[in-house]
Amino acid sequence: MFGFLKASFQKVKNALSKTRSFLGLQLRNFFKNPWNEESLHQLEQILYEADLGTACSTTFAEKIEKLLKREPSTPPEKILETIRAYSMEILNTPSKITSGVNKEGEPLVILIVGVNGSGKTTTIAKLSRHFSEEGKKVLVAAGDTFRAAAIDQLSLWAEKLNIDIVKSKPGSDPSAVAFDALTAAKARGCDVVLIDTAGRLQNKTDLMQELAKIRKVATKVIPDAPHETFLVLDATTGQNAIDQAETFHKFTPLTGLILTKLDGSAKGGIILSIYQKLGIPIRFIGVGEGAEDLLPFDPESYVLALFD
Ligand SMILES: Nc1nc2c(ncn2[C@@H]2O[C@H](COP(=O)(O)OP(=O)(O)OP(=O)(O)O)[C@@H](O)[C@H]2O)c(=O)[nH]1
Ligand SMILES: [Mg+2]
Repeated sequence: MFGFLKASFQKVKNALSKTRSFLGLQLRNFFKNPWNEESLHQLEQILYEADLGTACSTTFAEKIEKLLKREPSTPPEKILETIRAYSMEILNTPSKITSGVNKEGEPLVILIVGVNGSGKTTTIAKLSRHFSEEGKKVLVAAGDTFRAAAIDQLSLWAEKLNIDIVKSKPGSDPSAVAFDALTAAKARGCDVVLIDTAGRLQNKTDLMQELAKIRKVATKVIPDAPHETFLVLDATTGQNAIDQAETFHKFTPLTGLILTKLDGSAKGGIILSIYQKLGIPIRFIGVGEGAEDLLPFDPESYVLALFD
């Protein structure tokens, strides 16, 4: 158990290494010289560059300013502690959003949505592995019927991970695939159904409405499905991720977010900024392309990995 925790903390640390060294270097520079209005402003800029967003960066800078005005010779470690504590305060603020719960004997249905290329299909593979490891019987639905390649991609993962898949011909109605998948999952006694969907830009209203149809059809098989709707966000898109989340949430109420590609060039601060702005819980983070590169989001490891 503790071995697992240690291994996953190491993965978060590795994924956030770029942002951590950027912040570390800049903060050390800030600590080296006596502080003034100008250097505080620079500090705010540094936080902004780490993708903490305007509101978060300003609040952090204000808190540090207050602390320094009260105790001008505050040691760097204490300032860092303030940054960590405030980050935890943001991430530990309870969310107003609650997930649905599946009834006894019915599968938990998770709808996966997001813009093109954000990592939906790969995340479905990772989630399948995650639930399979918990001993759950998983079924995936190839609801991205837009491209044949999308169906093939999910089929390959299903084969590799040895999980059930329900699919249809390219061009068929994604709601029909969802209907068939839920029916099959109920009949086969599955514990979890993961529904893949085609990538859609948040400004394409007709495509956004298609999600509402998938949801409606799902309720014909399982009245309270989907129990979870996860928006997959590419962490490297920066502040645009907030706009995506806001628009998706309007069309299809989200119960959680999954931030992918944190291992890439992403600035890890985006997580703080998103949660402070939207209050939608971050459920998992993607830290690589493999099926094992998904971690349940843990605020404490994240904050420790970011501000070391
Ligand atoms: N480095 C890294 N790459 C990732 C991660 N998640 C997904 N990818 C890669 O991102 C690319 C797109 O992933 P997909 O899962 O196909 O994305 P999608 O959202 O299903 O894309 P569409 O179906 O085309 O909208 C692939 O090359 C994945 O391997 C991650 O956490 N880290
Ligand atoms: Mg896909």
